[in-house]
Amino acid sequence: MRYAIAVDSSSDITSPDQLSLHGDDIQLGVAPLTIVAGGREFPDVETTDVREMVDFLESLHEKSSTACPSTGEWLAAFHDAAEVFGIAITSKLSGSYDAGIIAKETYERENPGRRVHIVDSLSTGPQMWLMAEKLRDLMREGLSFDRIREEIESYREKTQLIFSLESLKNLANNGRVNPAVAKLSSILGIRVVGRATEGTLDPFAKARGEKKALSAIVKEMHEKGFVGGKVNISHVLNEAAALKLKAMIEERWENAQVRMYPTRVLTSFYAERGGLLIGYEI
Ligand code: X90
Repeated sequence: MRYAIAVDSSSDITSPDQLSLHGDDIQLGVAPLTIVAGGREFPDVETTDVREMVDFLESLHEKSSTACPSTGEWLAAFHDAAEVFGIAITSKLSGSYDAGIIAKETYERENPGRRVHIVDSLSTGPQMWLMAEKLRDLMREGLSFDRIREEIESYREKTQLIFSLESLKNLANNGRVNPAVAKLSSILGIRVVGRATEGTLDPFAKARGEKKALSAIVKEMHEKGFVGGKVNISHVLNEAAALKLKAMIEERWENAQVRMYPTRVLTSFYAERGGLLIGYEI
């Protein structure tokens, strides 16, 4: 087989159906991250019940942590493809990218002639999903390895991520955000709205209530130059807010193509109940 798309599970991609990979000569591989909490492990795979996990996490009074995929898990995600493209969660917050790079070196050494490129998404969740779809489209065109590498690196610059979080507790407990920023979200009803900038969290608004948070998201999209195009909204058990946001975006930009879906394990852990992640094209 010629191509494989390998993603880590922070992309919320768990199955080839999500990328509509039917009858394509493209394999999908997912390298799972894992949550370790209260003596249990929650691997980020399709069979893990996210709602049960979120309930369990909220009942715990101790810190829980996460682990990135191993090099072996990345290698498994490459399948046996001649040309592999991987997308990893931002290397500023996780070891996933580094594990992917070691897997690339191993794979290329053990399989002379095969090539792997791992993209540091500098982001996560729905922005990674957009990038995976872009890879699919480039592969369907049958482009060369070098062309796809160039195109996907430039597409990363044309996509953005916004988050709206009701709690930053797990991010702060695991040292992924400045505790002062996490404190902003400790007041009930306050959402911290921000963007991914250079691979880290960049909060830009403290919104009181859902309506203000959704308005801040739409305003940010406009200011960043969104003029219509793809938007992916993922939500942590918060379909109602995702639906409202989808309607607001579709009302303002009639050529927006908005998709919404629930977050999986890793993003549910860090974005926490109520959280929204928005990936969009500019
Ligand atoms: O390696 C590991 O254990 C995983 C660590 C992941 C840490 C960050 C996850 C963030 C998930 C939260 C809001 C969006 C942040 C965007 C920053 C670039 C989602």
